Amino acid sequence: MLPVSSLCYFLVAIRSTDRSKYTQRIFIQTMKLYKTQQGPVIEDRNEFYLLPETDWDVLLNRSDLELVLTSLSRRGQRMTRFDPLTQAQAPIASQEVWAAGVTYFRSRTARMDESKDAGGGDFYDRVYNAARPEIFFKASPSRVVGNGQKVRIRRDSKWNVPEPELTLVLNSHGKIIGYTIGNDMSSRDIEGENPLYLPQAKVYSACCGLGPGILVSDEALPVETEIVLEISRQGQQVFRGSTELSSLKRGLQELVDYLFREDQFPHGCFLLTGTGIVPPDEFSLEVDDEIRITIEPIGTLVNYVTQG
Ligand code: DO4
Ligand code: MG
Repeated sequence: MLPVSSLCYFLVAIRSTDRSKYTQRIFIQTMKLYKTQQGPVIEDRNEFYLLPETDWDVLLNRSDLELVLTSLSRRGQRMTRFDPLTQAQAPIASQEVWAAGVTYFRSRTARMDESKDAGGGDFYDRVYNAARPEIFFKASPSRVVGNGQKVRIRRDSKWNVPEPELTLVLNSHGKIIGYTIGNDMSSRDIEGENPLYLPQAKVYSACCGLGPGILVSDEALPVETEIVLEISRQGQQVFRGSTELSSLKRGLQELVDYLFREDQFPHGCFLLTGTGIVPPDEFSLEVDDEIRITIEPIGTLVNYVTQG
């Protein structure tokens, strides 16, 4: 499969007739969408346009979003400068954020290790191999921070890590309309003490980073797509790890199908797809650490750590 990042245009229609066969090419550019204080901004061939459409919830749920954005960008106001680090907000309005867990072998093993004293390890192996995936509620919009903003570690936890996750952007029909980057902040000691503490280990103020924007595409990302996590402390890198989508055990559509099985999302929702990168057990985040998560076709999500 051709990598999304290297494609400027997609061939989306090939037509034929009885009498004469012909090929019609409609090229659609790979686009990124950012939420800003001024309104939605589209990145189109390295140019940025401020769109006339202002309601984020309505925009994400427009059918044929790619085509809608192409026509809107023609009417948009071209921006001379746009910096996703300082100008992009979290790409969320009324959407809920959900997350899948134990979708990579590395996560299964880390969870088993951290919960072995609590006798919970077996659950993680079972869910890794079960037909039904682990899916949990991660955040309401008010708990989400965007690019360049601060994620929190809990004051009642001593072992905290970021979880860098490919994140699906789903419209109200459960269609994948794009991709963003998610940071599923997690307290490993709280979850490890008892699996029933999962909501406290995962859901609290500023527990989730999303951004910088949305890569608008319903094309599958190549399995070679890399996810890279870098953590720096006082200017020095203290951790670097990477994984690729080929290590994700579940299909993306499989996760979406389970999420939408008996639930409705009138504004659409975000679905983090699990982590395949776990820092060594002796590592825990500290205040002011910088967390960088890069997924090449989407961009880099940067968050700083705070507490209290
Ligand atoms: O069961 C714990 C959640 C695991 C998780 O968040 C992940 O694997 O990404
Ligand atoms: Mg996770």
